[in-house]
Amino acid sequence: MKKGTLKGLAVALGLSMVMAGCSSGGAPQDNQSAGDNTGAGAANSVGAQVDHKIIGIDPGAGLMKATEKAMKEYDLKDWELVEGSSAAMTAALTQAYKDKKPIIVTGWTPHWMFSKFEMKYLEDPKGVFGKDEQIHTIVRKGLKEDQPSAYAFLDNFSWTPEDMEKVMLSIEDGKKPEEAAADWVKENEATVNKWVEGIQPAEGKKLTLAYVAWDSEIASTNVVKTVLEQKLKYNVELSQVEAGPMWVGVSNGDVDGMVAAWLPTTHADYFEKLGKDVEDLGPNLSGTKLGLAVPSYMDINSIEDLKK
Ligand code: PBE
Repeated sequence: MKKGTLKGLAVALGLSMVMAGCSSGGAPQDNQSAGDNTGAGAANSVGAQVDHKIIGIDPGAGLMKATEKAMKEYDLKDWELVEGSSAAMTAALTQAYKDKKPIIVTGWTPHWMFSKFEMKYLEDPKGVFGKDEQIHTIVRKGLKEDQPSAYAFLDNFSWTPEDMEKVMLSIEDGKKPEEAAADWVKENEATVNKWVEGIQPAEGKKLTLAYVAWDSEIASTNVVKTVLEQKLKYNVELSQVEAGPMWVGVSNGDVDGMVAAWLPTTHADYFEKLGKDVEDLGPNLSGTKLGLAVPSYMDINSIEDLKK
């Protein structure tokens, strides 16, 4: 997204939501149509095998912007980044994996795909996808005064990639997000009690959290909701939106907060525009990664191999 005013941002975001709606079917690759491709490379190149498609997620994701940048920097002119959603991407991956077919997806850690499947990140010698970063908790200005209990807990909330993956995995294995979150909270009583130690319950006050339907954030947001409701007696409403509106919602106070800000790199553009209008409570998780991921059975190791 280019630099611009807040209004410009909102317009651009509206547009990307329409685009997301149009292409949300995902696009599993098709070996048969490889011959149609006008791209460079031998008939049996990786590009030909996957029809020169990288299976992406929602266009508001920082991962999509990073992938577009990578396609430029590695000169992948004939390639297409397929927009869709987190769910459409994992559906395409699951199908390809089952059929042992080649596929390239936009991937990130923490994610269940790395425990459920044998996957590898493609090397990124140019460092386009950046280094490890953190997931931050961001709240609206004034929350500290209005909802001190929620604020204190959100400030304390922090867990590990392993914790998050556990919740993600049980959702992938069929549990409802609320159920998976409640089970995790039950099994991690000591950790959870530390988050809420000494905080006064709020007795039914309403709180709204925004999130994007990324598998990682479905997990974290549901755990936070569960703790707020079970331990602090809040009445929590979750608002599922695109990445841009999530940031805008916290900045204009429509929502109270979110635990889904990937910083300093992935959401840098959102933070640059809206960071001054929110309160950053710092990292709730460290040790993330972004990149292009493929099943380990694919004979390819680096993004540079995609040019062949
Ligand atoms: N993700 C998951 C998000 C942040 C959380 C990596 C898909 C993104 O790219 O914006």
